[in-house]
Amino acid sequence: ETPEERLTQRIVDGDRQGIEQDLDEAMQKHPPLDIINNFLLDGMKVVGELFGSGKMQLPFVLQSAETMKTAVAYLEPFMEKQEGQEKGTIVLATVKGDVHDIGKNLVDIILTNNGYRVVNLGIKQPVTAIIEAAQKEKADAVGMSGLLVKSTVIMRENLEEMTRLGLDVPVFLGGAALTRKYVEEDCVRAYASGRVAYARDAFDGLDLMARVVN
Ligand code: B1M
Repeated sequence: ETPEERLTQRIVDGDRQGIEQDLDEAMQKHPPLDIINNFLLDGMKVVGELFGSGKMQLPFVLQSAETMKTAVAYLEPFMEKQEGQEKGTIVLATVKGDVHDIGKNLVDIILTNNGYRVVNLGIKQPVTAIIEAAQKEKADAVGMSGLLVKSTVIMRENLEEMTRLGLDVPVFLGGAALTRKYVEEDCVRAYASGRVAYARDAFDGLDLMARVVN
């Protein structure tokens, strides 16, 4: 077994004891972000499939998520960082009713490492909190994340509320239950400024942010 295979298996098994050693070994061959995107997220994909088909119970999914978080936290200091002035501010949140935050936190890490200021509000954020933060922080963009199907509806409702309050800050939407079509049709229609974009992954989020501030 290679360290790469062991890392994938550790996510599936929720086995974080001694994971640092495997991460160190893997880092001799791959940059930290590649380790996350390839081997760790591969494991999470398996977890999602097992859970979705009823072959894995929730407490074990939680162990996998914790293992993922431990690994990402260990790798984070080894990532390349862009120094210098902050290029712009984004307010990030997982929407109301949704606790999934691994994807959102990856977006945070990647944007932060690329010189943006990220105000990460956390999980289960009502739209009022998101709007307040966007105004207070003078955000250049707002990023909403959510993995549940019902979160896709909440995102659209949030945009309607933002329209009612006259906001026109660009909004990025991400999360596994979204589709590009839903974002570009239903969500764009819900937001008067029309400035809504779909982010398939964290790098998409980075591209969108770069387009907004430059
Ligand atoms: Co939950 N869960 N979960 N879960 N969970 C899913 C989402 C699910 C698809 C699993 C399944 O059934 N196959 C399913 C949703 C089904 C649906 O809505 N139709 C589900 C369910 C049902 C639930 C509960 C309801 C289970 C229950 O209680 N019975 C419950 C919900 C609680 C709640 O939110 N109120 C629940 C709970 C949990 C845990 C707490 C155990 C744990 C989360 C821990 C945590 O996040 N702290 C968990 C996990 C781990 C998952 C799966 C297995 C993995 C999610 C993950 O972290 N993926 C997930 C299965 C799946 O997604 N297929 C599942 C890795 C992560 C990096 O990917 O977040 O998609 P992701 O982020 C990607 C992109 O989407 C994008 O970039 C990231 C990197 O590429 N992205 C953005 C995301 N946000 C972005 C924002 C951006 C830009 C890009 O800019 C703003």
